[in-house]
Amino acid sequence: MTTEAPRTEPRNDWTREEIAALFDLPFTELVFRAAEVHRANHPANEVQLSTLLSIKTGGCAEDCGYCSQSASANSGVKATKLMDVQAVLQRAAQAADQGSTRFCMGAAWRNPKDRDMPAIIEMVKGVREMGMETCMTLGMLTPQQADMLSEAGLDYYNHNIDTSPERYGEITTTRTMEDRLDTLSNVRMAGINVCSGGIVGMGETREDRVGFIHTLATLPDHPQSVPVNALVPVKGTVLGDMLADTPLAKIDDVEFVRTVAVARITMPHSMVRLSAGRESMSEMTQAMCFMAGANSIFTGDKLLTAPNAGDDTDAAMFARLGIKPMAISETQAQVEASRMPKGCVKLEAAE
Ligand code: SAM
Ligand code: DTB
Ligand code: SF4
Repeated sequence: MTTEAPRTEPRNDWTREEIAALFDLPFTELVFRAAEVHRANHPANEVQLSTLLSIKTGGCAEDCGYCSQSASANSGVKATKLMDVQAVLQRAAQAADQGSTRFCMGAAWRNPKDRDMPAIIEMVKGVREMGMETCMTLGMLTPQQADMLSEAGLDYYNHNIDTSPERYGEITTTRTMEDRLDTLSNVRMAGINVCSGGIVGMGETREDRVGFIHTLATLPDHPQSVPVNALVPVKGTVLGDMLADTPLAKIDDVEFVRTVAVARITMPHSMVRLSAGRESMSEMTQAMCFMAGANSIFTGDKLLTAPNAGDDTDAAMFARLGIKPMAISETQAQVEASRMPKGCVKLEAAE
């Protein structure tokens, strides 16, 4: 259905106070406003589908407290070598058959080594030849590596800021938020679409969620894709164990939907991805997220190492909710429209 509401121009001068005021709105008011922004800027009942594959699992040198793949975690995830190119392409073909339009390849690296780049480039080229969009998440990139990926035709690079700048050092000690922002800048400068978001439910405060959204919404360009993950608590990780000991720290569904809604309002042209954690989320909470402007998901029964909802469950949910998978042409049109205009227009936030 089309809407009469005008398209919303993105702005990157959001203040923390404005973002906090959005979070503070009565719930139905916040979701209503987010739905208005969603409908004015995106097809309201279409959701983009991406499939993840872990191309190099575990043994990671970073110590991210949420991650099963960190060498410092005791999660039982086995470390593997980088997958063979042909095996990756086979998995991409299966994903395309299932209706996925983007193939996201993830490696548990602090950063790729130069010797890894030829195989990585072959993977990007091969997936693109199948007519799918490509996404990679390989850790920190140098400007040269970003340029190589861009030349190979990489469409998206995922690199999350995860949480607020204040909380960052409590989640990961082996790198800084500045390191993360530097890679995002290298990716943006190379002309690759940026995918950056974070995790909700790591025991953070509302103020941290405000700081997290503020950091993304004040980047020079809004990320074209903003994944909002709900922490998947994995036994043997710092945060998984902390959550098991303090169940009250678990994020409530209303606060999760609020975070999605505020992301939608502050970054109106971005695709907002309802990411990890759907497997343990009710269909109604997911429906509220779609109402609040989430318009992409990961499909299949596995994320990188953690379980995901699965294609049959999602097909049934889409049928019940009347949601249609978004075509690549539509996704590309949305992304083209997301480029930040020169001299951002300031719109009023919550009164
Ligand atoms: N090593 C690369 C990196 O850190 O950018 C790529 C892989 S990493 C697993 C990708 C993202 O998945 C992380 O930035 C984090 O936001 C998310 N993630 C990892 N483990 C998670 C968990 N247990 N629950 C929710 N999200 C998680
Ligand atoms: C993102 O923000 N979420 C995805 C993707 N980017 C790479 C990864 C979620 C990982 C969930 C935990 C796991 O599978 O190990
Ligand atoms: Fe390594 Fe990425 Fe996991 Fe951090 S999130 S431990 S960088 S795989």
